[in-house]
Amino acid sequence: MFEKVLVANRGEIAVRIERALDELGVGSVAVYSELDRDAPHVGRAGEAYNLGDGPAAENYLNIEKILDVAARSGAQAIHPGYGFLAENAPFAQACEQAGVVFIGPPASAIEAMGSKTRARELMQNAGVPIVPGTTEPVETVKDALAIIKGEVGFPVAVKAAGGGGGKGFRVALSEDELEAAFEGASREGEKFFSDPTVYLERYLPDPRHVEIQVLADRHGNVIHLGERDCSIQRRHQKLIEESPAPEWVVDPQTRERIGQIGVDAARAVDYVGAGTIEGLFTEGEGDLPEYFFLEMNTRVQVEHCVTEMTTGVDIVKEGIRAAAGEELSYAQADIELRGHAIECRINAEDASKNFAPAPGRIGAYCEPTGPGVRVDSGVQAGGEVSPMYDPMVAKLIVWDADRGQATRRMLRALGEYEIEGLKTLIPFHEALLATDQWARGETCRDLLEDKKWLKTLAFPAPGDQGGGAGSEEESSVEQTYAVEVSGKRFEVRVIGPPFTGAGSSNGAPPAGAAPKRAPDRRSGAGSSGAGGPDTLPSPLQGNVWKVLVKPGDTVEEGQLLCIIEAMKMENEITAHKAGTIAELPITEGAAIQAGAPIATITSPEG
Ligand code: MV4
Repeated sequence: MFEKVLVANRGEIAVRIERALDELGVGSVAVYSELDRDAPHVGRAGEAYNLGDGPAAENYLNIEKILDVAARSGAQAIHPGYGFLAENAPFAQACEQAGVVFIGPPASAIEAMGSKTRARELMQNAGVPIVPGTTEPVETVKDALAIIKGEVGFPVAVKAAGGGGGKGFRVALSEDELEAAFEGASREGEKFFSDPTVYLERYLPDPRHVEIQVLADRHGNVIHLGERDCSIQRRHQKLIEESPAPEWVVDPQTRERIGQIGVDAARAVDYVGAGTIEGLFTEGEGDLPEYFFLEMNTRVQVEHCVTEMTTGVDIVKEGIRAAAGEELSYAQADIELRGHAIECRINAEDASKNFAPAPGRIGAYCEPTGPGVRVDSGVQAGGEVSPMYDPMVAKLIVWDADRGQATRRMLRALGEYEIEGLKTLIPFHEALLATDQWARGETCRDLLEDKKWLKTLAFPAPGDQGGGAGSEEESSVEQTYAVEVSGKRFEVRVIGPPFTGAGSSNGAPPAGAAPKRAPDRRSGAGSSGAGGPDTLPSPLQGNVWKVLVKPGDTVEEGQLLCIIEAMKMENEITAHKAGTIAELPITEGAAIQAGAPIATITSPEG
């Protein structure tokens, strides 16, 4: 085993890896950007090195700096986590050249799975079912049409070869939509992956996203840990994951069949470590459900925890052991699934505003606990959730004997979760898990796009509506007090200016009784100082992906203005107020800084 490992990541996954290293008796080396100086992943590591004060996220992508820290600290291996340098074949290679072990698969496996057309070809040759379509790039719309008429048929999915996770994914229901879909997918591929190559797949109506967790070592052992169902996603961002899939979706025989598909896929690329085969699951035409390979994620995934809960296997530790040359601790026969686990991603986002990013400073912070509850987080009380990074600040995972009980346990835990000062997806999860659709195990696609339903998830409105320029700046807070009337305890909600008296902390408050700061309507406005109340500052740094309005347009509050791409995520920016677009200093394709003006909207009343 290694003596010391560098963790080339931040947030909850860096903490998760450090915990595994602690348990293995391995020293941990953290790296951090200036902005993360006080972050939990830095404080709890054995050693920590500052990567400098360059653009925050870029520091974690700086191969040279990270290899330099590995050399200085004497780390023998580097764990990339997910995002950043995970799935970066040149980085895996650079590690090897520097004599440092990359904790993950060989660069050749990353590369093979990185090109979706090459992956499809490899999988087809390995006997892994792929979605019917092409394994060769399709050069022109004309070629595409010929192929569609010949074998694939409409509706068709046009996907970017360099893509994955939904980037560069377009659908054409019929011939007249093909050109736009083809060009859209190609353009997106070029923009994100510098590769305009596209391929075709038959478009499957309302499939489930079912993925297989695999583990492999350098001794030829490959096992699977069953499936995860990640069908609850919006704009290709997963929001809720569960393991196993609902029992009426995947039965034990199907699990064995699709598990073997995962093992075959991993073997075909000589995989090492923890990996995931993503696939589409449909009812199919015959008597058996159909399962198709979509792509392989050559890293540990965000949602690995639900599998850890149902199998008892520590996926991160197994990955580190495999990289150190040890054999897996389990054979396939040792793997047994027990009960049901659900994960909710706790993102700093406002679901009622199209999941707009809502970074900010956390006030009081208290994680749920109790039976069957696990929280993997990278934040703490007083911490800042920066617009520069991924909005996922924590994951709440629960386990219980079956899906119904796990759902109720999740609702209980969500109710206990206290995150002051930050808008998160907690109300969204509470609402979604209470629906019949969830209970029936549906993909909830319509619900996740239902503007009316999302609106009901709005956070309590503060006093300042952002309208009048002269309105009170002091924000209003919602506070719950315990009162006794004739010896009976009641909770009363008081909404008004914050009460600063020491009496507010009258012992341990019950769940939900802590003061909840009314959210700031214009996130980012407070700190940036950019513009007056008419001007909407960008809540994050990124690239302007699409602009949906033009100067002079009349907009409603909440109307979509533009989409900013950051960290491979599309963030929808909506109007902070109703009025006319007076200024719109943004351009499609251009970079935008956090705090820079997006639009100036003047109200009709002037
Ligand atoms: C598809 C599809 C239908 N047909 N491919 C790709 C990335 C992943 N985020 C979702 N992807 C899809 N690929 C073909 N050929 C439908 C989806 C899809 C989806 C799949 C399962 C569960 C939820 C989904 C939400 C949007 C799109």
